[in-house]
Amino acid sequence: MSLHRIPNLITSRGIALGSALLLCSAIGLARPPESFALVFQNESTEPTETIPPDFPYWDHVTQRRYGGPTVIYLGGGWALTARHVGYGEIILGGMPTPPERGIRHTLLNPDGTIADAVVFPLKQGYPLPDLPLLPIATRAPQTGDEILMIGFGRLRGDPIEWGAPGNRKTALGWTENGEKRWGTNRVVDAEKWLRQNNYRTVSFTTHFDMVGDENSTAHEASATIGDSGGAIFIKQDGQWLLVGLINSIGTTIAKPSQSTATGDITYSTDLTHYRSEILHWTRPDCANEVDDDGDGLIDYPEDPKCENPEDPNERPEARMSTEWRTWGWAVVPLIVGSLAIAWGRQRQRTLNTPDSMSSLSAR
Ligand SMILES: [Ca+2]
Ligand SMILES: [Ca+2]
Ligand SMILES: [Ca+2]
Repeated sequence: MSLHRIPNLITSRGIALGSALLLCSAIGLARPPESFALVFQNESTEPTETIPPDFPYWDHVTQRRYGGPTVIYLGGGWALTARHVGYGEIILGGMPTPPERGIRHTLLNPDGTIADAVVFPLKQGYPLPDLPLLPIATRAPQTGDEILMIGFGRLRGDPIEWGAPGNRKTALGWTENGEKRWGTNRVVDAEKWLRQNNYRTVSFTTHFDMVGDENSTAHEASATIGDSGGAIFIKQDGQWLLVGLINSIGTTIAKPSQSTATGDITYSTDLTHYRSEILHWTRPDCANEVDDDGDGLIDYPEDPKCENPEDPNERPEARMSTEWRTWGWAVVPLIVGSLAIAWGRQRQRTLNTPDSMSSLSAR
């Protein structure tokens, strides 16, 4: 797995985070992880359930093939991950599934700059899991909101100690390999710009707080290598919704590379800002939240021309067009075949007639 360059972060806390980044660079994190499972403070804060209770979208979170970083399956044959993770084969329903060659859409900001997020379709003809379209939040996460994180990154390894006697510091090392895990945290900064290389991404942050801290959550977690592209879910009005995409990590102290310390920051794309573009690329007409045929009725089930949410056409003429494309190829050979048979029979009769006539004449 290649490594990702240090993120150059600009947020409303620019000075504080800028300092954090300088520290990263100064301590040998000049090539921080391209992709970051989750680290927990200790065993007591690790969730005991494999799947979060009352959570319906666990199987939507998957990973690139060969133990790669995290990818979110949006349903309908489309995947979402961080742009620096990139498109490629993913594991779906336990099977490697290739992308549709050459098709991917990096998400854009209103000024045309690119965000660290990409959607891509999976190759047609490969079996897709029977998973629903993943709902994406419309309300941006706010400071204090509790979120659910899911990723395939590395786990908490042995503690690392450093520093002079009397000034010893500790961090949590990482395991060699990643694993799919879930954890929790709370939003600190919302709707801030994250600048990494040539990416500019509307993001939110979470901090890795000590057990007992008022900002600590029940399963307080921080991202690591392999969590890039990971999913952040939020419960709004009783519904679980996809709200974020894990992009990067930062720290506020000088510490060994490949470790997590209290106060470390996880940066995630605020997907509410890219929602309409995601829907535009990845959703069928009958689930794209647009009135495609202008009749004032939007999508299934409001527009009766939609047969289900997966229906690709809200417009009847488009459906006819699609049906023609689908069935036309089957009908054309039938027509051509029938004409060929008719012509053949006619030709046979024409060839037979003189013999018959000559036969008759001979009598
Ligand atoms: Ca926290
Ligand atoms: Ca529509
Ligand atoms: Ca309509």
